[in-house]
Amino acid sequence: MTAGATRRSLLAGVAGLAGLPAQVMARDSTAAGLAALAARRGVDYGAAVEPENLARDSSFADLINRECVSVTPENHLKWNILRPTPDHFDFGGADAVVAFAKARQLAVHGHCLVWHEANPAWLAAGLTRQNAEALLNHHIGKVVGRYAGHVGSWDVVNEPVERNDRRPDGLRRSLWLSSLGPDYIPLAFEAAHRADPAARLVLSDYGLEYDDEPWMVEKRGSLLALLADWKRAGVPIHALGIQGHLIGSRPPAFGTGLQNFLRDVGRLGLDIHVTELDVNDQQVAGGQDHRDRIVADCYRAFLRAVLTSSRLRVVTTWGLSDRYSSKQDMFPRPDGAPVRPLPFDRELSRKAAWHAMADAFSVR
Ligand code: 9MR
Repeated sequence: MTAGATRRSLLAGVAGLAGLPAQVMARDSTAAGLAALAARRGVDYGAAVEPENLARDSSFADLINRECVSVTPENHLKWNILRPTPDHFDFGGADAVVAFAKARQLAVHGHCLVWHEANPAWLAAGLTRQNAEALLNHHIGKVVGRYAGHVGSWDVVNEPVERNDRRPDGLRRSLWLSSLGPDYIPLAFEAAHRADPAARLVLSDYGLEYDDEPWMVEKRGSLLALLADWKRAGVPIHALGIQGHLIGSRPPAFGTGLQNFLRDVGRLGLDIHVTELDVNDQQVAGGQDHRDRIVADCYRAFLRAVLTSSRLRVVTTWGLSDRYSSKQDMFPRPDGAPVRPLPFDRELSRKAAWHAMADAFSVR
């Protein structure tokens, strides 16, 4: 976290406790925003944002400012947007998010430096065993270097584990793996660390959340073994990111399996970040209030489970309001009703999900 974020976190914590007049606390114990509530548990709360929405929607921008201590550019640091051609970097969108954050003393989390998706066509076409290491180093050096002191943490490698790819180590067969082998991961972390030694470096993945899903339980095992190897080898990796794309239509099975996994990750000396929390309500049946309650219960159960880890440092939701959620295009509801995966509705009012998050942050 940057110094700015720390200051904001402290302020948020104070506002959430002693800073509020007693009559306000009595009238509405949830007058504080999510960041203030999360700060009581030592957690920085933030949301993924798109710069276009911050620029054209001042009510939404104000909501981000009130509820969050950090923002994550949802798409503008991905290779396909940042690097339309091999020689041209387009930093416009990412710069806008960083400027927004700086003006409000918010931290910025960078997403993401290495991913098998969202890459420009020229990368897959031109990547070879000969040029891959130099390309990776150049990209990470340039991007992390540009934002050193402004982007306090990075998803360095995103989604590197895929059991279906049937490698004994569990690593995903991707363009980077085929050109550099498993070393692409340590190389990426080392490059990021060189470019900004103060940045917190995260490896983020999905499919780690549910205790009743065998492939997820297996994936935890693969990842734990990989993380242990990298830590032993001195790779500068500081946190595991659990994305937290939850599914409203399945039971919230976030029990001892998840808690023990987080404990084991913590014992490796790694922090835990929840990097992309939301609840997919595509298959949740019933009226809107009922669906909102199911979504809320899912948030509550997941946050309670991850909060058992003393190493949980960050919770980021993948958006803040249903007004802007990639779930709408990716997982539209079959009945045509708009999706409602986030803590605020399209009118920017708190939903049951917001109150469930507040609850989870308050209970010890
Ligand atoms: O929300 C993002 C969407 O707008 C993009 O089109 C998509 C491809 O770049 O990526 C989405 O975010 C993904 C994130 O980067 C990685 N984890 C899965 C997210 C989608 O749920």
